[in-house]
Amino acid sequence: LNQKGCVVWITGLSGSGKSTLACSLGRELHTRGKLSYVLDGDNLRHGLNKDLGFKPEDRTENIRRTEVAKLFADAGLICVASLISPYRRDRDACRAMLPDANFIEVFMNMPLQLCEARDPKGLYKLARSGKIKGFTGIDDPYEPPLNCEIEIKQENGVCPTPTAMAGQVVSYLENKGFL
Ligand code: GGZ
Repeated sequence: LNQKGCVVWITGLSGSGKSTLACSLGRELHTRGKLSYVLDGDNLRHGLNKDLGFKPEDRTENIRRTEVAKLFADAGLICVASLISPYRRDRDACRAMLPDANFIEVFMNMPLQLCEARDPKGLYKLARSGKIKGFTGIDDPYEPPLNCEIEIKQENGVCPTPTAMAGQVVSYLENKGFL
């Protein structure tokens, strides 16, 4: 396998576009003949992590188990991990498991207002009405990265398309010799 492994770690609020980017990026990497694997928080919570809820210690354990991403990277894959991962120290603990150049933190820097307006699963509505407690951005904190490698944000009030977001990550991977 002639491929350098790495972890592309996508963090951001619910509804910020993490899974959309992960999916688009996974497809692009596949098209380029690169071995990759997408670990999506919401999917992992249906299987490997189905014993975990959203208490702070459960979220921390959820992120800790995503050490699996490091194992994929060790095997030479480009592993795309998309989880809210709201706590900075948990993300930094994942970063610390890899050589620094091999952990690429992507921050979905979308305003809460936008994520809440999208509300694809109606969860913000439930959180606002108190039917879900401890929802990230509403009554549980989100700590934005201080030193991310890639920031995805709106330009002139317009969100980048999934293809454009994936393109931003692909360019970075090309520049750093992962592609
Ligand atoms: C945040 C929650 C919560 C609470 C359910 N807080 O956007 P979604 O709906 O489809 O994906 C979110 C998913 C979050 O799982 P993660 O594993 O990424 O979270 S973390 O990294 O914080 O462990 C969201 C849904 O679960 N969801 N309740 N209280 N998101």
